[in-house]
Amino acid sequence: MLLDKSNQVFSSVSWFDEIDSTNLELGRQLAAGGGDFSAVIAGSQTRGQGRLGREWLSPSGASLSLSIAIKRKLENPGWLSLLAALAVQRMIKNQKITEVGIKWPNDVLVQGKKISGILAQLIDGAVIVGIGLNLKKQAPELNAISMEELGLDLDIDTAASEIGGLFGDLIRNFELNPDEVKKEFSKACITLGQSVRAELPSGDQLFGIASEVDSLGQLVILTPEPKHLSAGDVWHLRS
Ligand code: BT5
Repeated sequence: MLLDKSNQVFSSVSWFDEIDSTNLELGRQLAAGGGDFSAVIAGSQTRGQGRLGREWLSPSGASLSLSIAIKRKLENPGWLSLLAALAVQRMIKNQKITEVGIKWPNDVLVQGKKISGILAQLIDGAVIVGIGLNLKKQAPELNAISMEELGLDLDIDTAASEIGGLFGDLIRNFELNPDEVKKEFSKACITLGQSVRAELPSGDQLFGIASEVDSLGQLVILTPEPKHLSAGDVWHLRS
């Protein structure tokens, strides 16, 4: 595997054919002194992590698993996972796939199926942003789609460097002009304007209209009074 492209985007890159989880590995590297915008890339994971203790499947040869360390201090770190989702959405849109949107907070969907998921974790003051992207067809029981099924043949290094480059640009733009980036996110976020059911990590439920994403990256749900949701799962309801 040549890592020419990734090496130009990240401050350092560690590549593994197989690892437990790129987020876990980057956490270990940060504990040993890893730098800002360092990355771990893997061809497969044996313990790929989703949110809330769920599993992310990343079988060999079928997906990109990429984790990026953000050590610089940001005003609104809660936006990082949204910016990562936006980077993936932009990358896919650049390939002339139009029907690609973000389901708050972390799913990138094409034709209503999940092509990418993001897991951001705060570890020792750094944020580890983990990005999984399906390159090839996944297990049929998942509501998943892949780049290959969209007619796009993308190798792991190209996908990692494109997403990393766009993510870095978005972080810089967000610091300079957050309103512009929020506007782009709002356009890409298919949750906004929808009638939703939200399930909080506590198990409580909320019903209402998803109206906006606030400055902390939280989803505002009008129930009808505004409730700000920082974590949880959202289902779009159709009337
Ligand atoms: C996520 O969680 O979508 C976050 C996924 C983050 C994965 C990356 S890979 C690099 C880094 N290292 C890690 O260990 N993790 C990160 P969540 O929203 O909880 O969604 C998990 C759910 O998505 C599962 O319960 C399945 O239903 C579904 N799922 C699992 N694997 C999938 C896949 N490959 N494609 C589509 N859906 C999948």
